[in-house]
Amino acid sequence: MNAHAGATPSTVRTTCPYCGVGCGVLSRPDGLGGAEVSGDPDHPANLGRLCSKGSALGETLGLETRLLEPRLHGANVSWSTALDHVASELSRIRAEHGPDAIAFYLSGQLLTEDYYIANKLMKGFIGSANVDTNSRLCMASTVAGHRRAFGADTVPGSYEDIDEADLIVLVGSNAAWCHPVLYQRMMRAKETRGAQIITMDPRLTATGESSDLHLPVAPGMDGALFSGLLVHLIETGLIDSAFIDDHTENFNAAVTRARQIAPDVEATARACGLAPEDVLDFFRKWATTQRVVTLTSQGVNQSAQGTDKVNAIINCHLATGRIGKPGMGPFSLTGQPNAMGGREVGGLANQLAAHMGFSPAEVDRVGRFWAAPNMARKEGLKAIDMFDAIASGKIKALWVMGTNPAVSLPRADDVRAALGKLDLFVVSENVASNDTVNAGAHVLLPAAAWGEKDGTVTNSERRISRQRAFLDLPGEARPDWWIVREVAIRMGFGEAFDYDGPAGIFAEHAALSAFENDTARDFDIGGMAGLDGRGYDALEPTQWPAPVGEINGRARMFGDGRFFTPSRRANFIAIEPPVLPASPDDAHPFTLNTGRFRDQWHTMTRTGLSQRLARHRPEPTVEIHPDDAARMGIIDGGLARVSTKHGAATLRAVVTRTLAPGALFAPIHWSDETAGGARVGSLVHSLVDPYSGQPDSKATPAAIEPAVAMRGGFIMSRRRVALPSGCIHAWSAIPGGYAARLGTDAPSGDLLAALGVCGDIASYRDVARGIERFATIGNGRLQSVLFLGGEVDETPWTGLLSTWEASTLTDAMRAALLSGRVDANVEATGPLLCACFGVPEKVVRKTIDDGALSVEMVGRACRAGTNCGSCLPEIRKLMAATLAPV
Ligand SMILES: Nc1nc2c(c(=O)[nH]1)N[C@H]1C(S)=C(S)[C@@H](COP(=O)(O)OP(=O)(O)OC[C@H]3O[C@@H](n4cnc5c(=O)[nH]c(N)nc54)[C@H](O)[C@@H]3O)O[C@H]1N2
Ligand SMILES: Nc1nc2c(c(=O)[nH]1)N[C@H]1C(S)=C(S)[C@@H](COP(=O)(O)OP(=O)(O)OC[C@H]3O[C@@H](n4cnc5c(=O)[nH]c(N)nc54)[C@H](O)[C@@H]3O)O[C@H]1N2
Ligand code: SF4
Ligand SMILES: [Mo]
Repeated sequence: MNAHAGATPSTVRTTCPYCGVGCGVLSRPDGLGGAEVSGDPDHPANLGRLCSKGSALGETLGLETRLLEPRLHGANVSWSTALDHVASELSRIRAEHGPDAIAFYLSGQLLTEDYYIANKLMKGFIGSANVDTNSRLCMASTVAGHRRAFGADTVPGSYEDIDEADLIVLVGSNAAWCHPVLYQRMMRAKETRGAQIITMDPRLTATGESSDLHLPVAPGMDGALFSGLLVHLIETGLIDSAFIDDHTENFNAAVTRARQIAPDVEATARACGLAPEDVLDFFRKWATTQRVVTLTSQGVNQSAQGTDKVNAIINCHLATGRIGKPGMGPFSLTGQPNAMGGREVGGLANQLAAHMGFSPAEVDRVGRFWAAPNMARKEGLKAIDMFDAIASGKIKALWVMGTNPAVSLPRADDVRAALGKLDLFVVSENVASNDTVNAGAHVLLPAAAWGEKDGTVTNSERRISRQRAFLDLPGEARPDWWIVREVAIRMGFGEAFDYDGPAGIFAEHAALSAFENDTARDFDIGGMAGLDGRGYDALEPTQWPAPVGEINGRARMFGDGRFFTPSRRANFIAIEPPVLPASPDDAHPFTLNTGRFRDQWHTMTRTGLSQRLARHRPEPTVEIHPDDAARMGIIDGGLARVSTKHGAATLRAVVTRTLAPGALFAPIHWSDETAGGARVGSLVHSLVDPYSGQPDSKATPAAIEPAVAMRGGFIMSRRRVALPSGCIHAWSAIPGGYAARLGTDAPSGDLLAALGVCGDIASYRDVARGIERFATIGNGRLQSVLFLGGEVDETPWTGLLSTWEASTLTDAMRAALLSGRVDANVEATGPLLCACFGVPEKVVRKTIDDGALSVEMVGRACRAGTNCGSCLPEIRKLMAATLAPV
């Protein structure tokens, strides 16, 4: 049934569990718990392509880090014991303290069906709207901006509009790394049709490198830039007055405010820290190009003025009528695979299901549809307030599903401490250990992972696609919807939670979207409400809305100029003058920006298992401008301690001109599970946007100093183990284990104890040179390695890998092991550029030095960039640097 026509019968069509591009994946299970994955040529989002992360999915299916049994207070228990405990404690806390003492914290990585049933339980049956999601940290400003402008959370366009645009503007998006397959579509539009690409980002990223114009806008000032653009559109007469008159409201108020914020090109340039000629160049191109798509991501959303930024951009599209037509429109890139699905089911604390809110009529409507005895009547607490209420003891029970808040929320150390105060702390997880689980979870519920579960996700262009299982459920793991259903039944709500699978949940969700809708609400998939199990299994990727009679869905919204406000007109918004929420001061003179690396996904619970993905950026870093580095005594490749009012981290310094003086950039991915001293989330302030409650994660005042000299070295281990505190390291997956470069003051004895050594220990000491080397050998093979002292490069274990992988150590290997004379013919490879073919950066450099004049020639010579293409922007950058006239 799941077989894809033309493919072998065992091939399953599913969807990538990473970013919001939503690429179709073909999985061929190997019968041993693994699978080979490739892009689905028939999926409209990717037409067969996958990026480096998607291509490496097969490497992340192992069970060694998985949670495979329910646990209660640290002991393995049966499902019935765990579920009885959760249900009875939730019921007790509800009876004693009221429903608002309970909270659920969900995730854009849950499937729509999981998300729907968790919301229904909380908002209709437990009786509180304290359900929020990591989408609060991700998409909330876009949701608020859409609702202000359109009266609904509607993404107007489609990926096809990117193919057809003549100008593509990326605001606060590093799509080359974060939405790679879609970015390749943009590059094709550039190469084949001459589309221009403009990026706005305080940093010069891989995306900016391959743009026609990069505007290093000052942090937080995008609202000023687009206010200036609105003024320019009016001054040059390039607005669409008929559209404004017929289909919008509040134009004059928005224009008056824009004139105050950014009256002309010079004022705009000053506010944004840009060159006036660049600003004018951008204004002219945007104003004179009819087919323009303005794409936004976290540089817009994760901002204390995020909602205003969204509306400042939409204002310009409304003023020109460039919305709802092919090749044009504002376009929010969603982060997680099901960020959109979460919005559809009302995952946010200020939304009800099916894009409804908390007006009495809507509460009544949803309550009748669910036959809900305890409908929540008011909005619940948004993520930051929710965790503050946990810290203050107001919320006593928390159930976390599919997210790692002890790492990803701002002020992550405070969040971690707050979690320890809960009376009931439940986590539904794939992994047995992460910083949230280790923050004192009382109950751990083993959830089915990607490849084991069935359901739907919605991508950035409103396309609903099936995720399909191709592996058996391991151990006691169960799908998230099943876990929620079992708790609901035990709380006495069995009748309303009588589902026998995701198909039934989806059908109910679809029916609710159409219930008393009559075109009043954008989200209507009533056409899918009648799908039976077979129809659901066979569901082709479909864009909503898909109301009754329109089962094939709709690519574009607002083509008729009608919106979802009461007047059916779109709203212009008069935005507030942008200011940074917290300014640098003497103690914290830098501004810390945070974001993503190409080959890691969030807190690395899956990508951290892949050897290929480990090698692009093996360690967490802090980027700093050369002038600042020189002033602060920080050297490239050395360690630096970054601190804010909320926390500190010690990271490898990268000295680079890609960011401005005064700016710092650090990746969000590493945690105490995968590294030491690298919890970047603990540094970030929790100031929020006033409309969306989304935290500003991109501009925290910070200090930086060189980290005190410590002993260097490295470690290899069959498992990731916790090292003594203060030991700076980040684990990289290697064949049959993990390795990490170290910076440490800890005595070797403590490190060996942490390694949990069993077997024979071989050791070598050279006290005069400060060198100590240890290797443990058990069952004839290496179990762990600890080298301290001496020169250490980025991947110092490379020369030991063949010994590490040997199933039986030879005498020669044993003799050479501790001598430091490791495999002389294995050269350290350094960072990997092409993850697909394992091509190190230095090989690509050499290929260019040897005369390759184009990315195609590089590809022919060393294969780099010829599979998924995620590394093409970096190859182009190396070529530009190498081939530039000197
Ligand atoms: N490789 C990878 N891909 C991912 C993810 C991942 O973890 N790894 N996560 C997914 C998720 S959930 C998300 S939400 C997306 C995020 O995708 P993106 O938003 O593209 O990624 P970020 O790196 O968070 O931030 C983007 C850029 O915003 C810039 N920025 C910071 N402040 C400002 C500002 O004031 N104005 C402007 N214009 N720009 C600013 C930063 O310098 C940064 O380069 O990625 C998705 N894709
Ligand atoms: N400073 C700073 N902080 C940020 C950001 C930033 O740019 N800067 N970005 C923010 C954004 S946009 C996002 S989206 C968040 C992401 O932050 P998180 O959501 O916290 O990160 P993940 O590592 O994706 O966490 C997902 C967890 O769910 C588990 N999991 C995966 N699939 C399933 C499943 O099907 N069921 C269950 N039950 N569990 C599952 C994984 O093992 C993992 O532990 O981080 C936010 N935090
Ligand atoms: S672009 Fe990459 S991470 Fe995103 S959905 Fe496609 S394959 Fe997955
Ligand atoms: Mo996100």
